[in-house]
Amino acid sequence: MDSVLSYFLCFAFIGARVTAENEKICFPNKFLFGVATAAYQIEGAWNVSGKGESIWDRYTHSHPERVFDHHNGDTAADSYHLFKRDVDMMEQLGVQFYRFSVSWPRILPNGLSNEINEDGIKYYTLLLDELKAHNIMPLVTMYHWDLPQSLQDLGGWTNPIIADYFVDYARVLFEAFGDKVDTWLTFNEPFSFCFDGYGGYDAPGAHGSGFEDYLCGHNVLRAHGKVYRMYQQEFAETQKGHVGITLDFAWQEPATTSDEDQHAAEVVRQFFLGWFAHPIFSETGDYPPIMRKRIDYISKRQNFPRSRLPTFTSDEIRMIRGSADFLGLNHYTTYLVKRNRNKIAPQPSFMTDMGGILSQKPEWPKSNSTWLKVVPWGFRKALNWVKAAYNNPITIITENGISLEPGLQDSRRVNYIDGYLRALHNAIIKDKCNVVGYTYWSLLDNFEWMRGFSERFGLYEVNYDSTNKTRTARISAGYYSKVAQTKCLPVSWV
Ligand code: PNW
Repeated sequence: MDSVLSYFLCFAFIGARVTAENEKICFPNKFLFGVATAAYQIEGAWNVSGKGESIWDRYTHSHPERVFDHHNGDTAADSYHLFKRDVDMMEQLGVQFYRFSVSWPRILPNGLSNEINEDGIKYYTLLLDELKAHNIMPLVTMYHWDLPQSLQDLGGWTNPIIADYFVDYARVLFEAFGDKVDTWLTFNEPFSFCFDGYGGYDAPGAHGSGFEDYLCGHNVLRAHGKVYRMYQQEFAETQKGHVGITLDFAWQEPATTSDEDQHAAEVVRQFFLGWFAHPIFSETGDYPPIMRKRIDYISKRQNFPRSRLPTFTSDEIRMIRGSADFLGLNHYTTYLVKRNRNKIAPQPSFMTDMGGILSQKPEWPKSNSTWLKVVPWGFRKALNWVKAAYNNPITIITENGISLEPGLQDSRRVNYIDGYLRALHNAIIKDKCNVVGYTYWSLLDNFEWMRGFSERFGLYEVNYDSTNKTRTARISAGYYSKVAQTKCLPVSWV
């Protein structure tokens, strides 16, 4: 059976067309190219056909002023109705796989599995059938940030019970789609939705930094481990699929060569990636020791009777350790890290716990997102760090991309992709990093969370003013189709 990961698992470097200087840059034959989206960002149809309310519905409706352009995902790119057009675009691109996410409240309107929305099941079944008809493999994310509001009313990811509800939801997905999908991602970027959602101003906007973000992370890790084990017990034998998780990792480069900045950068990597990767991918499991040590110590100094970072039981450590068949990695940009020499503030804060001050070089080329600067060499360093830290795990780049202003002439996007793919090629061929696939974010423009429609990542432009949300290929779509179809970087591209 076709699957994203079964291709990956028989991946071998014999397929690699190794290049000398000035020769064509080609990826191994088995290497796969795809595109990604997420349910809330493209589907629209927020309250039709039985879908329940998500935290992003509630948040954008009750706080439109917090979204940069006051828009929301009510209609977005309307992929709920236009998914066939989306699949046509993928066919034009010639990509081998499509990474999309399932909306939990579209499947389970109140979050719980006692009530299944058959129209939701039907929608994803039609999408999966359409992909199959076009020979495009699915890579499915179970959770890309759109929690059912009813579960948020119980505390969302800060309530330990949610791990069991997530298992119930995952079981519904395996039962409904497991014959069509065999490569799954439990979560997209737990760092982002715990840090920004529970520690900051993304939905649900809890802004409990240094506290709720850690509770969220703890329960996400428990939920992930439980789903992995449940799949092994109940589905692996018949469905023969693979379950992984997507983590985000911007490269953290020391701002100077001083020992303290080198150390600070390493601590930041552990807080950003290690928080989720160490419990799952390291040999010892559990939180990174430096994270445990710093948060325990600072909590004590702040007069807390116990650490703000929760503790796993030894059974949980074992359950979570090794609970992924592969790593999904999202990488966009690079930061510089300096040691934070300020005194410990009395109130909890993730940034204080982490102890680094992040910046970016003004001369790094910009995107349309303040946080995203173009630094391809950081990609290669990030991949090498992952290789060394976690025994070179099978890795799929599940997102990489750039936002620009609207317009079809996006040569800067072509340059971004080209630069990052060169870095990736070096990481694979020269450094032997075990990366087996690359996903461009995004297939089409979409609702960019708190930035609304103002930041555009698409290979296809979406005209939000048109009634049928017209999609038009950008220059970069032509470039990426060459890459996806030849698995080589075009020698010249204008
Ligand atoms: C990702 N960073 O988020 C998300 O998975 C997507 O939903 C989103 O549209 C996309 O990137 C573009 O923003 C990230 O600060 C947000 O390094 C921020 C960072 C990385 C990823």
